[in-house]
Order: sequence, then C-alpha cells, then structure tokens
Amino acid sequence: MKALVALLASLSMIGTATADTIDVQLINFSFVPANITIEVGDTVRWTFVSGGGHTVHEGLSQFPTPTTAFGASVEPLFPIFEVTFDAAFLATFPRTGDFYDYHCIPHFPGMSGTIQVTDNTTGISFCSGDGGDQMGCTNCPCSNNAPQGTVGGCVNSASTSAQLVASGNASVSLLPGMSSDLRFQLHGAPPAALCVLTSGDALAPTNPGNSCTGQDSGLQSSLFDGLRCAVMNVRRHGGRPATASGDVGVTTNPWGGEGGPNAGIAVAFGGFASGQTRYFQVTNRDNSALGCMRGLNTSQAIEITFTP
Ligand SMILES: [Cu+2]
Repeated sequence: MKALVALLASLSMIGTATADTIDVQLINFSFVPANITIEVGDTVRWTFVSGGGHTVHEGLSQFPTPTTAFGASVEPLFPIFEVTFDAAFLATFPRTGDFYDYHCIPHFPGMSGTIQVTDNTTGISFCSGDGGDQMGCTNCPCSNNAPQGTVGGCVNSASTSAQLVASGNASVSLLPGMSSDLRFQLHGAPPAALCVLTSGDALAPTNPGNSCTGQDSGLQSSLFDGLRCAVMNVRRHGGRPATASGDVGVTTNPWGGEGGPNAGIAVAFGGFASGQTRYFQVTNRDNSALGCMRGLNTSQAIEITFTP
C-alpha cells in the first residue's frame, strides 16, 4: 500500500511542465559538463567543487561588457550560481541560435563552456501513454497509464513517463554535424537505461479493422510496457544510455544535431526527402522485474515533416 501511495504521488507530478535544473560543477579548472543543451525555461546551476576562486561569465571576451548576459563569482563562500534561460532572458540577451558561450575569468581561456538553448517546438506529438487521444484507445498494457494529458510514454519503473523532445531544423540540405540540425532529446527514462531512437512511415495501428486506426493512439504490443507508435519501414537511429537522471541529449549526445549519427537524421545524406513525413519514437530498456515485466518501454511519438 505504501508503494502504491508513493506511485500515485509521483504520478501526479508527471503532467506538470518540465522546467529542469541542469547541474554544472566547477572542478579544478573545468566546467563539468562543459557543453550542454537545455530547453527554454530550464535553469543552469553552477556549483563550486574545487580549484580556487572561479567565475561564470557569459561570452568569450575575458572582461565583461555591459551586454554580458550573466556573470558571478563562484567560490567556496558563494558556491552556487543559477541562471534561468526563459523566454524573457532570451529576449533580453539575444544570441545567434540561442547559443551562449561562457568562461571563468581567472582561468580564461582554458576554462570555458557552452549552452545551447532549444525551443522545443519542432514536430507534433502523438501516441502518448495517457490512455490515448481517444480515451481508452489505447490504454497502456498493465494499468500503467500516465495521467490524461501527459506528453510522454506509459509509466515506467522509475514512475516517470519517457518524453521525446525534438528541436532544430528538419531541413534535408543542412550539412551533418551541426547543432542547428534536427535533434532529439529524451527526459524521464529509467536511470542509465539504453534508449534507441526509431522512426517509421506511419502511426500504429494501421489495420483498417482495428477500431483505434486513425485515432493517433498507438497499439499495445506484447513486447513493451508501453505502446508501439512508429511502424512501417522502421529505421533505427542509434542507441544512447540515459543519464542517472533519466535524460538523453541534455548533458550527453542527443540524436542528430552535433551528436550524430554521423550522417545526421535530417540533413543531406540522411536518407529522407523534402516533404516526407516520419514518426519518431524511443524504445528504452526497463526493469523486467517491475511494471508489466517485459523489460522494454517506449516514449510517445513525434511527427516530423522534412523541409527542403
Ligand atoms: Cu576558474
């Protein structure tokens, strides 16, 4: 009963907006991790660990100017500094591509880092594990629906819902390896789980005899604790381990963008054509002793239509 109460308590938090805090540590003479990708509304929290008196100053000029977006000393007496990259901040301190360089003044140029802020607006989400766009079509396999309205997969062993986020430009003519390319991040996976991005031509189910066909709901599969969303001519776009906080692509390589795979996902040589529509979904490992005990779960799906 206690476990059930805890599960219900955590379920009630899934539907809220996901403004995350991303930690960067100041260790000796480095920012760890140095290069991060966040979403609009997220907060970056720098924390002193070691190495003497540091600062965190925006830009690549050693000395701050009146237009420097943020700056503070981060040292044993003032060990924490936070900046929230919300819409107001981006409007006040605009930078090309919402990309912010920063550095430590005493240890410049060796001690520096970057923040890519993404707008989280590329593509359209379908097939969430919240009971379906048409309620009851389709429910998660073992009463593990996320709360209605959740954007993400069926509830997993971490009592979270894996949410796939697309950002960047779905152009088929960009060169590979750019952070402006189409990229995918994941939140809410089980800690350290292997996550594989796939894409297909259609949303399941596609059988005309299935009453859920055309409801954008997905389909139960005996393989998953979640729903199968992306089907037909399925391609895999690489595996990534989730971090201890269940993310992919925030402090680690995303799918696409500068994180690869080498050919990119949209881009020239990615194998997709302008005007083509694909549905992307992540399949992730899960604890086979928990949930529906199938050892795999899924995110929701994102529809992407490629552009010239
Ligand atoms: Cu420093």
